[in-house]
Amino acid sequence: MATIDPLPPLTAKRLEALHREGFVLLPGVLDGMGIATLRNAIDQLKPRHWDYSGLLDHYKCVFNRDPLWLPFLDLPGVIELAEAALGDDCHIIGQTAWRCHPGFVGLEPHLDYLVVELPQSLLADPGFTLPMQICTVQIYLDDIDASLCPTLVIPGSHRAGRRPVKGESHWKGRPAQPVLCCAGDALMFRSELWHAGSSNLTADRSRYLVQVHYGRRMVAQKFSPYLHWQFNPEVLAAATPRQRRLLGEHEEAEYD
Ligand SMILES: O=C(O)CCC(=O)C(=O)O
Repeated sequence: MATIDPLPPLTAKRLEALHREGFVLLPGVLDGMGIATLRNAIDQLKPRHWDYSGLLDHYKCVFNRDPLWLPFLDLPGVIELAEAALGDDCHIIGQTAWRCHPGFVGLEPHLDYLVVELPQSLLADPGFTLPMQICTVQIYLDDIDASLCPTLVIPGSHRAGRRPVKGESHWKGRPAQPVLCCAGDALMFRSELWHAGSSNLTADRSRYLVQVHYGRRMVAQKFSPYLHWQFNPEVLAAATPRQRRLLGEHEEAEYD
C-alpha cells in the first residue's frame, strides 16, 4: 500500500490555521530583490483585454506576459501550503498584479467563492473539516500600515456557510482585523473567508500587490479573454515541470 509522507511541521501548522481561522500570514516569502523585481515589473505593465487602470491598476494573468513572473507561482513557503490544501495536482486559476493609488476605495466585506451552502449545524461542529477548493495568496510589496490599504480578515467566517450581508463585519463576535505586515510577507486565505479591502488614505504612496489564485485540479482556470486565450510560448519554454502543471499541464484523469 502507498504511504503518504507527513507534512513538514510548519506546513502542517499553516494548514491547520487555514482550517481553523480561514487565513494565515506567511512572513518573508520574498526578499528585497524579489520585491524590487515585482514592483519594477508591475510598473512596466500596460493594460490588455480585461485589465483596468485608474485609482486601481489591475492586471490579469500576468504570468503570461513574461517568464519573469513564473517563479512567483511556486514560491517556497507558499506552494507547499497550496499543495497541502488543494492537492499536489492543484493549479493556478489566475495571477493578478495591483497598484492601489492614493484615493483608492477598498472593497466591502465579501467572500470570493462559496463552494457549497452547508447548514450551520454541520459547520459549527468542530469535528467537521470543510475541504478547500480555492485559496488566494496575496504577496505584499510594501510595508502595510493602517493607512495603506490593509486587507481585513474576519477570523472563522469561512464556516458561516453564506456571504456576509451588507455592513456585516463580525462572525461569532470576532471583528474584522487588519493584516498589518511587511513588504515580502504574504497572506493565504481560502475562498469562503469573509474579507475586505481598505482604502488608501496616504497622500503619496501606492500599494503594490501580487495575487495568485490556486484551485483544485477540477476548478476551472480563469484565463481571460477565454476563447481568445493563447499561452505565451516563451513562458511555456521557460517553465519548470511544476510551473507547467500549475499552468494546466496535467496527467490524464476523469473527463479528459
Ligand atoms: O485589497 C485587498 O487586500 C483585498 C482584495 C480582495 O478582497 C479580493 O481580491 O477579493
